Amino acid sequence: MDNPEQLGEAVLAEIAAVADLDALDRARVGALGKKGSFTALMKTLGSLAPEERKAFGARINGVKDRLEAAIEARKTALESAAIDARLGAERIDVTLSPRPEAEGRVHPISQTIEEVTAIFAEMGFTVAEGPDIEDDFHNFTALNFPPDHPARQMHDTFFFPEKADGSRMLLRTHTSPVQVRTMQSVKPPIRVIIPGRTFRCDSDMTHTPMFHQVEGLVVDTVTHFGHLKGCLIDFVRAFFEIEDVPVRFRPSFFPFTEPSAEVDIGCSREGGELRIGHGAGWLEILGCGMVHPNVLRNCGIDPEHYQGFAFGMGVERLAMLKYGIPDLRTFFESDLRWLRHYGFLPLDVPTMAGGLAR
Ligand code: 2NL
Repeated sequence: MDNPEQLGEAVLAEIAAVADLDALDRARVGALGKKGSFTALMKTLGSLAPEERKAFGARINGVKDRLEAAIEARKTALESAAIDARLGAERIDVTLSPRPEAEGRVHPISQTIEEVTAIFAEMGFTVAEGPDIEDDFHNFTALNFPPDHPARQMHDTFFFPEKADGSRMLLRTHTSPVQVRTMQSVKPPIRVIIPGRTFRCDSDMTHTPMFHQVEGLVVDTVTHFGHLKGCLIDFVRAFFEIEDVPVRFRPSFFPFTEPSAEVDIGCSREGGELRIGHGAGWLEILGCGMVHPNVLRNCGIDPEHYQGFAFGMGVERLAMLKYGIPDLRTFFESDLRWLRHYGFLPLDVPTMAGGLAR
């Protein structure tokens, strides 16, 4: 057949009739491919007289353009039909509950950190993180620890081997170096909390060499002890989910705060059982204070213009008290039966609106 229009009509009919993308591709190759009918027709041009060649070539190209457009249109139609068919066949019931056979559990440490974070996030705090391996300045010196402070000694802190210049890195003994780094890099107002791992050379019934802290820091021009009290009273009431739990601020000492305080909440100890929120007893929950002017100065913040408060709490202790976990060391044994008992379902994400933990 040497009539391009007639040949084109036949291919157009074939394109219209194909049932799927594979058949469409076969039709395309049959007409426009290396050994296709139109490619063969093009090859006949060489045998034509020059004046005929131009007109015939133009006719072939005109038909080819129509074929290419028809193939593209059919392809689009087939693809969207395929998507429609899939959408019709596949259904997901988004109202189904999570798969009951889900085995994983969220560790109580992670859960507790998420709860504490959710409460402070609601108050406008952001979360900061920093390295586990620190230098002496960020872990001790900036925080107003005197050179002879016992915490700086070998038997309290994990030190790395000495470097050529005589300095040695260490595993951070608290999360405070992250607050130091925040003050060095962010201009006040500052409102951050820092959850993370901390390390001390200590291992017995009530101490593990690795444990977790959440610390918080607020720095602004007028921040005062009243803000500290309001913030932390709101926090302990939200965390323990007891609206009227008694809270007491007891004077204390830390090198990095002045004045310093420890926060106790009311509890009872009847028949050896601890109950939070009612009774004559007190239970220590966290430490806090106004950031020492030396600390602000060491971090590049002018204590004549700015002041702030900070606090720190032990995550294991909070988790043990809230969830009645009796033995600290079980936290790090990776015992699956323990985790099944004390762990949390992965989809129970703590939020203030949802009731932190159910
Ligand atoms: C506790 C007590 C505390 C801080 C941590 C802090 C950090 C900077 C400046 C001032 Cl950078 N203070 N942190 C302050 C008071 C208490 O922790 O009992 N932690 C478990």
